[in-house]
Amino acid sequence: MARLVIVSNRTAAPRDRGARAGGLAVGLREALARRGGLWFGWSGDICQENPPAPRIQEAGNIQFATIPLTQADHDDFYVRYANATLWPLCHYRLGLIEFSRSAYEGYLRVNRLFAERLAPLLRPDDLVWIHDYHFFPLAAALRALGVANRIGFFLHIPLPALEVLTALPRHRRLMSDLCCYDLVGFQTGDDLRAFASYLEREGGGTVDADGRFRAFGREGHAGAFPIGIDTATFVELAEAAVDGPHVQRLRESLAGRRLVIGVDRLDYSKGIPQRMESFQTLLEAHPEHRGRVTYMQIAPISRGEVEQYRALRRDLEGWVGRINGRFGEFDWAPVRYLNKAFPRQVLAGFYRYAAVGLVTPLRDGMNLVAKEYVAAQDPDDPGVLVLSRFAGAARSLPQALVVNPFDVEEVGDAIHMALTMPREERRARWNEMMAELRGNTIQSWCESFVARLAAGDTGRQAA
Ligand code: GDG
Repeated sequence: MARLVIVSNRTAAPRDRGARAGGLAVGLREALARRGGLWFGWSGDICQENPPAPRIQEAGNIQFATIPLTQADHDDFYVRYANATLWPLCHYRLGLIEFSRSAYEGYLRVNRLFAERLAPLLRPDDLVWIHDYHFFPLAAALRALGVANRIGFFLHIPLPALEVLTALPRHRRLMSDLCCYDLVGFQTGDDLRAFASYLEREGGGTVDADGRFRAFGREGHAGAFPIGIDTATFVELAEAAVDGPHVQRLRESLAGRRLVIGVDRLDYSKGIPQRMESFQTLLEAHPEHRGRVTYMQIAPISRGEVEQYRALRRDLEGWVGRINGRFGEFDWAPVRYLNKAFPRQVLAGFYRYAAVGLVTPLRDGMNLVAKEYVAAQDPDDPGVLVLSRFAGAARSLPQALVVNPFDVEEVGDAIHMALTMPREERRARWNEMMAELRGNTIQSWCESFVARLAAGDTGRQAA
């Protein structure tokens, strides 16, 4: 079996600063452990000058190879191009894009640097799997160095529709670089269709029914690979946590009130201000819930170096103050707002205790919180998921209460419906969602992508 090489901006290397042991990391780690493999990425450190050779750490049959970045490279590549250009573009927020040629040059420069540091570590039959919007050009940079391995790419965030994508200066270069991959994976059929329509209209290309694409003089395969979670482990975590000390403290603090929960990185794509407003409309339109329901929003700070994220934080502080000031009582604060992260098992217990999971992003590639909330529920008395139609997860979980997050009154009504839904209906909806989550896990996602990449019918550079 060929060795697997994974590239992502951050790895799950044991000693790296800021590396997170989330569900995705667990899934990728398992895939690597099964075949043996290498995981390459940024170490999280800043260096003074041109980065040295990668630092190698071993954990079982997995090797982690990480490099630091200079401050200028980190700012141009990560802060300015990846997170202040591509991220808003792919989440349909054209007004937030800060494009500059120097940031794009920095993005290309760091992709070349990654290719130069990775290439010497590759063996001829390795399968290379590259993750996310930080690395659209990485296959092209590796090919330029003569790397002939099969290389796949998975985009965790949406690929926007043609009209939005073409607003990006130099979009043709970015997309023709993407076509250097042998296999390009997206979260949903919608993203795949956006890719096809771009190639047809802008790349003079074609995409067949089986996903084979030809464009910009290149050839490869594309497909939808909706990402899942480690369902069985999440069920166990939630069962174990529900009687643990954190859930007990939460239960006592709520004093019999029902809990509505939101868990998101503090990111403008997640629609948290709109969600606050929706909760406000619930309290306005359905006063019977006043004093009886608490909304807890967990929102660990993310990308605090990008101005748009700092502005979001200020906005949310205003929302929390207004709602609590207007509706709060001396013994009840309607909104609890927490800028910190909790361990996975604590989160799992909170999800299970919550009567309603609010997952209302304005755009999201998939959204794993939606899946985790469902997996954590008590089968006898499950809570209700209120889910944005603009999350990729809505495609596979249509039994949720699917809402338009821009329509705050609709979302307020959906929260009311969730809080008053009969147990039979909750069970019926939950059973169907759970069957989906048991069938499509993070493990099966990894396997299907790697099998397709290995299959050898994914095409290569056209002659
Ligand atoms: C990108 C795409 C796509 C959150 N707070 C805490 C915590 N989390 C964990 C959640 C979940 C993960 O972080 C967030 O995943 P999401 O999918 O919701 O969102 P993004 O971070 O934006 O991820 C997204 C995903 O990639 C995978 O392809 O679904 O669309 O944007 O697992 O549980 N974990 C812990 N404490 C927290 O406080 N431990």
